[in-house]
Formats: sequence, C-alpha cells, structure tokens
Amino acid sequence: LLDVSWYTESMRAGHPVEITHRHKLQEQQISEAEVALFSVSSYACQRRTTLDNHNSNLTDALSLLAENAELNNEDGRGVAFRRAAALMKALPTQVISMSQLRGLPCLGEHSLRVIKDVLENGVSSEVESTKQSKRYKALKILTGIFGVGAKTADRWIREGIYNLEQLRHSGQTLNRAQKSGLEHYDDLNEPVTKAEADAIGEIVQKAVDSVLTGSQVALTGGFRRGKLTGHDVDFLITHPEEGKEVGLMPKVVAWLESQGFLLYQKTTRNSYLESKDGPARPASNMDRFERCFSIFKLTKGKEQETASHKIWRAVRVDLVVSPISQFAFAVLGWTGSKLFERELRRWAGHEKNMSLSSHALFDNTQNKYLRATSEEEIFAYLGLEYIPPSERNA
Ligand code: DCT
Ligand code: MG
Repeated sequence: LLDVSWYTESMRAGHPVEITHRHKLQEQQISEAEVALFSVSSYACQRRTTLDNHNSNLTDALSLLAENAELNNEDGRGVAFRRAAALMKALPTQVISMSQLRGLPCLGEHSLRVIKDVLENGVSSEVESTKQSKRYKALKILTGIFGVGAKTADRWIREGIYNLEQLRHSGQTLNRAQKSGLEHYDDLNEPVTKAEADAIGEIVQKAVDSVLTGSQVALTGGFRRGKLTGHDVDFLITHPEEGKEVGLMPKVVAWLESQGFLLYQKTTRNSYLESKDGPARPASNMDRFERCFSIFKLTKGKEQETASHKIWRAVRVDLVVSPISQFAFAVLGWTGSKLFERELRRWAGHEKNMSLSSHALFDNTQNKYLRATSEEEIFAYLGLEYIPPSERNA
C-alpha cells in the first residue's frame, strides 16, 4: 500500500532518516532523490491508519483548521482539512520536505500552504491566529457544553456571550441536555480513560443481563480502535435472537436509572446516520434502531464522600440497540473514525453504486440489500481489503 522502498534502502545504507530539524536539513543539502516519496490510496478506507502518527505537528495544525471550519458551519472546508490530516496520519515516516508530497491525493492548495508553513517555520501562522481569535475560543468553550452545537454557540456569541460565566448570567433558556452539560462541564471535558470505559462496560453488561438474558454488549467508538482515551464511551447492544431486542432500551435505561447510574438520559428512536445517510429507500426494519444519549455517574473509589471531596465523575455514554440482522453494519458504523466512516460511504456510493449505512448495504445496480454477519463480509462486498479497527484511525 505504501511505497517505503526508499526508506528501507536508506536505512540499510545507513543514511539518517530521523532528521527533525530543518536547519540540519539545509546544512546537509539533502537531495530530492534521498527523500522518501510516498504512494498512498486516495480513500481513507483503503488505507491502514494506526494510532502511530509520525506527523503530529502537521496533523494537529490541519485538524485545528478542520475543527474551526466545522465550528463555523463550513462543512466542505472542514472535510477537506480532515482528508488532508488523515492522509498525513497514514504516512509511514515523518515528512521533512514539501517535495515528498508531490503526487499525493487529498492535499489541496490551502492544506499544502499550511503544511509548508509548519515545515518551514515550525508553526502555521493561520493556526496560531485562529487559536488566538476571540471567536474560536468562544466557540470551543460554548460547544464544550454537552447539548450545544455550532449554531447555538454562534447565536450566543452574536448576543455577546463568550464564556460560561456570561452564559450563566445571560438569562438564556437552556434545554435539559444543556443544563446537564453546564452542570457537569469540567467532568465532561476531561478525557475518559480505557479503565473508566471498561468499568462502565461492566455496568451496562449487568444492566442488560438483568433485563434480558443472552443480550450482548459491544464497546465501539474510539476505544474499539485502541484509543487510550475518548470524549465519550460508545456501546452497541443486541440479542442473538432477532426481535428480542425490541423494547430493550427502555428497560436497560430504567434499570440504570433505578440503580442511580444516570445523571441524564434522552432516548431517541432514530440514529443520526439513519435519518441522514441511510439507503435512499426506507427499510421497514429500520424503525427499531434506538439510541440513548446519557451522562453516567461513575464512582471513582471506595472512600467516603464529603462536601469537599467528590468521589464520582460524570461520563458521556452512548447506548445503541441493534437487531442482530443489522449488527455487523452497526458495529462497522459505530467503530469509526468519523472520517473512515464518511470515506466508506463515499467509496460505496461513488465507486460501487451502493448505499452504506449503519443498518444495511444496498446495491443500487442489483436493486437489493446485501446481508452480512461480519465486518469482513461488508468490506468484501465493497471490494475493499479488510481493515481491522486498530487501523481505522483516519
Ligand atoms: N460516527 C459517524 N459519524 C458521525 C458521528 C459518529 O460515523 N458524524 C460514528 C463513528 C464513531 C462513532 O460513531 C462514535 O462517535 P464518537 O464518539 O463521536 O467518535 P469516537 O471515534 O468514539 O471519538 P471519541 O474517542 O472522542 O469518543
Ligand atoms: Mg466515542
């Protein structure tokens, strides 16, 4: 997939490849022939992207600009920066010169300008000025509240609200989610660890065991891809007998609530993927999908709680119930990364004339749904090499 012949050859010849400083580079006058040239597939779902990122200086810069674009509702621009960042994440070595990027896909003029700035000056001036801008800072703070999206944050900023203090004194009416989000702001902006995710997994497993024996719980999202921290914990729940999962979510939520595990919960019947990205034709078996956005109360230790010593923390948890017939699609759709999922759907549509969602795969040429019981089968239908979760970190 990746052409690293130069890299291995120069390693053998004893050339230094881990040169990080540009002045050192200039002094050594490294010729282009000596610089690694990469060959990379253009869809992120064709690439293996591990958490081992050799270009975090570049991906951090591009990701920040992507985030800023998304916060300003500039989706096209956001995706362009995400694609560029994902491409840099997939490179097998550190990029030290612009010439190495020649012929690579996904790098638009703007992204190349940012990369050049970082390679030459250590930082991108656009990133630095974005970080310093009053608007970006306010958008970050306000969308850091669970339940607040870019549009709400923008409205508040236009009304002169830039931080939590101003929001609290503004007299703005907050919905239930936003009130909860504001109340648990610090906890919810603290990364969730794998150990905390596992502890919550045990609680969720206990909940489903108590309400329906034989139910299965799968950890999805970033933790399934091997990430050590996340902004939330994502679970998928199913039952091996089709139809048994109907009505499961309210029971699980009621059990969790009765045990005092929930600080907030809201259950919706349709997932966002279903409403936005599902196959063009509605499938009758889709209205069963249920999702619960929640905030868990996770006890940290066994010490006694006092007025000044809180022994629990709030954690964002997403629960999704899927019928077993859609489980493989749901696991694939909820494992991420977001860009990997977006690219899978783009590949399916543009290259295969198929519609992929986290419920199903529809073949528009054959005019039929393609059934699958494993992620491997879905990749095979799509004509893609199987990429395991740990290599979907695009
Ligand atoms: N997802 C998606 N498209 C979205 C949102 C989510 O395909 N717009 C999928 C991919 C990942 C999964 O749902 C869970 O979403 P997040 O929790 O937002 O992502 P994550 O990778 O788990 O990130 P984090 O580690 O920060 O929770
Ligand atoms: Mg997650």
